[in-house]
Amino acid sequence: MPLTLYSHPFSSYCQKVLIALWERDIPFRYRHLEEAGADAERLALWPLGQFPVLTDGDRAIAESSVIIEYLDQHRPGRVRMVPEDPVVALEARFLDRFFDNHVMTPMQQPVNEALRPDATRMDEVMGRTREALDTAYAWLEQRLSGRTWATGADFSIADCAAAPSLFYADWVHPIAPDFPTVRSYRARLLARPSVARAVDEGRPYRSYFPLGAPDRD
Ligand SMILES: N[C@@H](CCC(=O)N[C@@H](CS)C(=O)NCC(=O)O)C(=O)O
Repeated sequence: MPLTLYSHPFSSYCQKVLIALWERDIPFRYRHLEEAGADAERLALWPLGQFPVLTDGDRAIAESSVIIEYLDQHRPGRVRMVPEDPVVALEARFLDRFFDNHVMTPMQQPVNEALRPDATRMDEVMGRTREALDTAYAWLEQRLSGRTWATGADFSIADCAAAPSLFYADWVHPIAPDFPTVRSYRARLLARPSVARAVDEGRPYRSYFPLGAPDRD
């Protein structure tokens, strides 16, 4: 059955799944959420409202991490995003959760605040986000030490999550020079073809970034 991904090029969670699809060269139909009727279709498939959503025939799969695991199970190939070794797989799943919960989530708070009609709490929200991201960057500085990719030598689901989360987090609260390992990991991610493609396809939508996109990357 052909796969369809309901997706938007500027969405961080969509980029996470697109990176996994492109890493594995899996063919799929890209249903861009700005195409006529696509958003209504997506909501009918997954009424809880978030995207991306993948369909495989008449089956709809939501949640970026689950979609990536689904692809490993249902489109097996030479490369996997969840490592075969159960010990490394647990580290990959843990770091996937880390990037979503402790980088992506705090990064999104000021973005959400800026989208509110009266963004009166911005200073407070930004303060909390800076603190949370600095704690996450410091923790990652230790954890990623000596590793090329999040879990070691092989690119995994954790790197799919890391790429958009560190990409946007650095826009909201730049990774300080005190964290050279995290800075070079982000640069390595951005140089990876699947990630570079996600960044490039999101580029035309940078005006959507409510805090103002920086003139770099
Ligand atoms: N836990 C979800 C989060 C998805 C998510 O938050 N997607 C954003 C786009 S990047 C979204 O749907 N925003 C609209 C909304 O929350 O209503 C996942 O991993 O797929």
